Amino acid sequence: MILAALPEGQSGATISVMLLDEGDSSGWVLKALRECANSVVSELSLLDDETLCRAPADGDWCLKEIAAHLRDAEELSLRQMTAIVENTGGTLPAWDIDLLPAERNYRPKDLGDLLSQMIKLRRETTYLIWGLPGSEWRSSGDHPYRGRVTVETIARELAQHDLEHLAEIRRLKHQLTKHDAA
Ligand code: NI
Repeated sequence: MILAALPEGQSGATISVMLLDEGDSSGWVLKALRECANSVVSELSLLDDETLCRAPADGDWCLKEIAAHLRDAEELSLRQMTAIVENTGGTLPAWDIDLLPAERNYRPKDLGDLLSQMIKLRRETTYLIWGLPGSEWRSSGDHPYRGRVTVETIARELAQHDLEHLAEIRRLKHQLTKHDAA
């Protein structure tokens, strides 16, 4: 998960990371997916429910909604990757996960349940990717809005999505803690 945050080029270490990335694409994604999920759990697990449910402004997601969103993203990506690998035909499953926090009431949910569902799905995702031969890693399916997408693209975007929300979680935690101290 740190790798994607490294600045481009410059140091020898970064260059070897880039080469590793080229040669072992699914290995890099697997490592990122495992590390991000663990980081999300450790960032959130010690917070009280009041902090978890406090949104910075009306219409913003609170930390618990972000956790639920990561679970929702995992579910969708896993379904899409499974559909490609199992070659079920037709278009890939797709729905707008960004609408779900407003449609479903996530705030009364138990954070532990949300995180354990996310981790269980993430484990399924990593097993799926880990067992794939290189040819299937690059196999593709028909996304209803985006056209052909590969397992690799979906998995990379999932890791990137994790990183973005992990940064958001850290920002929001910092903001809420400052608020407490004031
Ligand atoms: Ni998102």
